[in-house]
Amino acid sequence: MQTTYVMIKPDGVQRGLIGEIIGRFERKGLQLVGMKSIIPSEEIAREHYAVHSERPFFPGLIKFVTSGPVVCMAWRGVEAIKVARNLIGSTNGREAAPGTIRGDFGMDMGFNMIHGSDAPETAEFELNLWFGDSLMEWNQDSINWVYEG
Ligand code: IDP
Ligand code: MG
Repeated sequence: MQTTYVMIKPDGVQRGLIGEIIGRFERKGLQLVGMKSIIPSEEIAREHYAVHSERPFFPGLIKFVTSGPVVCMAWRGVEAIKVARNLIGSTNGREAAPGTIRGDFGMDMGFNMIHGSDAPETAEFELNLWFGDSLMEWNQDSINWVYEG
């Protein structure tokens, strides 16, 4: 099992897409092990996007992601990182495949509604950054009907 960090960004919240987006992860068969909504501080936003700190779009990205509430989530499942990235779609909404979140609802590169960890190391870093050790350990009975065995 893997756990991945997923975050609905301020544009997704502003556009009223929280339920629509969460529902896709839930229906897929992933297990929710962390969720909260906060307005991110500049400090946490800068840490989260540190890998992009030299890029020209970085200042705008930080301003955007700290502009209002985000929904922070931790989703668990077999190959959860890849599964979540597939549900999310490619970065630019105009090019993302229909059926993906960005492909269905997005028209922009910066305003693409959602973040998902891209590798095990980034997932670990991001889960620790946003949730610390507060993830929930619980048994979801329906898992027996999600994986054959
Ligand atoms: P990802 O979210 O698909 O993993 P990354 O390349 O890791 O995409 O970029 C992180 C975020 O930075 C993107 O989701 C997007 O919001 C923003 N971003 C990336 N490239 C650009 C750009 O060229 N212009 C504006 N924003 C960008
Ligand atoms: Mg990325």
